[in-house]
Amino acid sequence: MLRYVTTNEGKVREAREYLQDVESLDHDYTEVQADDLETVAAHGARDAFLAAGSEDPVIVDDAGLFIEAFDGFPGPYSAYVEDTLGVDLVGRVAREAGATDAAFRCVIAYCDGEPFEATPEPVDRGDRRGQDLSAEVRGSAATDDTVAGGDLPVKLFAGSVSGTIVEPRGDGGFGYDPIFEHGDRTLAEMSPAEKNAISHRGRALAKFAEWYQMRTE
Ligand code: ITT
Repeated sequence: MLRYVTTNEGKVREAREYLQDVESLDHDYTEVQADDLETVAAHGARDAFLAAGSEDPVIVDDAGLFIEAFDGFPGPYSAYVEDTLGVDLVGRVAREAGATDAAFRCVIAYCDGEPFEATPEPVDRGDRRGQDLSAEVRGSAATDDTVAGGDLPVKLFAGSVSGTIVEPRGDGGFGYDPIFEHGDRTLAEMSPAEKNAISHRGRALAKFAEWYQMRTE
C-alpha cells in the first residue's frame, strides 16, 4: 500500500483522484532547510520510509508559492510564512508591491527502498547538489550500493502552475488557494477536480501515477 506522508489532509484529498490505493501517513518528517523543494522532498521521503519501518512505498510532497518579483519568496518556506505572516498578509504585501506574478510548485518524492530503472527523470537530487548529477539524470546512480540509510534512492516528479496574486476569494482548497488566481478564478473557487486539472500538484501527481502504475504492473 502506497503511503502519502503528510500532515495536510488537503493534499491527500487531491491525491485520491489519481491514486486509488493510497493511505495517508501522518508523520511529521524533519524538513531540512533548503532553498529548493527537491531537497526537502527527497530528505522527507527517505526519512519517512525509514521511520515507517515497513516495505511499503512512500511519497512526500513539498510545495510552495513562488512570487516572481520577490525572487521566489516564500517558496520552500511557504508553510512557515503561512503560520507566521498568514496568507492574507502575504497577498496584501505582494499586491501593494505590485508583485502579483506568481507560481505554485510541487515536488513529489517517491521512495520504496529499491533502485530504479534508467529513466530520463533525475533521481536522488537530494543530498548531492553541487556534485556531478549527470549519472543520476541518466538513471544509473540508483544502484544497489545506494540503498542504505540516507542514500536511499528517491525519484522526483515536479509540477507547476502560474497565476496572479489577488484579494482572497473562495472557500475551497487550502493554504494560499484563495489569493492565487489562474484564469479568472482563484484555486479556492474551483472544485477539487478543476483544481487538480490545472494545478502544480495535479500535474506532478499525473506524472507520478503513470510511472507508478508501470512500476507496480
Ligand atoms: P506536509 O509538509 O505535512 O505535507 P504542509 O501543509 O506543511 O504539509 P508543505 O510544506 O508542502 O505542506 O506546504 C507548504 C505551504 O504551501 C503550506 O503553507 C501549504 O498550505 C501551502 N500549499 C501547499 N500546497 C498548496 C496548494 O495546493 N494550494 C495552496 N497552498 C498550498
